[in-house]
Amino acid sequence: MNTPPSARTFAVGDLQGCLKPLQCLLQRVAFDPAVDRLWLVGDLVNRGPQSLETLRFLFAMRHALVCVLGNHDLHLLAVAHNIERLKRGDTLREILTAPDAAELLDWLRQQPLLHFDEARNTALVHAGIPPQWGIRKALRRASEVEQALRDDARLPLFLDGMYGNEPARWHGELKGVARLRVITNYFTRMRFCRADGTLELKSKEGLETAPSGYAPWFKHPGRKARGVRILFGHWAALEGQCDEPNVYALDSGCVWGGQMTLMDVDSSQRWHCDCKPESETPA
Ligand SMILES: [Mn+2]
Repeated sequence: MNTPPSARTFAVGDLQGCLKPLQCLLQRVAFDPAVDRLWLVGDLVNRGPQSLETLRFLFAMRHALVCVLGNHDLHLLAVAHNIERLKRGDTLREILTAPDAAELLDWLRQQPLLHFDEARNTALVHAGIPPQWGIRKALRRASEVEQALRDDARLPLFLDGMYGNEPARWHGELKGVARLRVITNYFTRMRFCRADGTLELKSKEGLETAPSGYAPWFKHPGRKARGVRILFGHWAALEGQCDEPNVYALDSGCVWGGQMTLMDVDSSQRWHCDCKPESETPA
């Protein structure tokens, strides 16, 4: 796609159905979907007050978007395919009963788990890239899941096998749904892991809470994708801060009453909009 030189590219943190702060941010930078581009780190829906309206808003400007899937987006797909039930605190029902649900969900499942912009040497991912994978390997693994998501015949099987914390670690001989599950857990749920990629998926708090022997995925010194800029969301307890060079945390806990963060992908300049207390629906 040809974009005029004035076009800007922004990335925004987890929306989780909070449409107003997103609109606040887009107004702040006078975002023009005809020329500018918006990258989304995933978790577009759930927990927040306007999941359906958020999806519709994004769908209407889908040509201006790059969007990777988060764990809540995959959960929505699983619920919509009657694989999983709504859980306490889910705010997804309004999507399931919407007249345009099929169109919105079909768009959602076409989205990747990992996006890599060659020219910018910049990757976009919901949770992160595990230490044992360089960007090329990560893209190949992500595409395995993306192909399953886009295949009508394979989608239910994938969604049914997606839930669970095991296997905790990748190895190349993994097959079938277990293989897709660990790939999905890396890209959409990871926070702490070992240098060899062994996941610890229970801890959700800040860096100081790393279980013994584990570190945040981006802190491992031998991390193979360290030559690539990485933009990620998912980890609200980081409050949008990450001191690792080339790694940018964008989830600043909007849905928990924090802020939503927008970043210019090229200059790294940031903007914030507050999230209204009424959007606090802890679960
Ligand atoms: Mn998430």
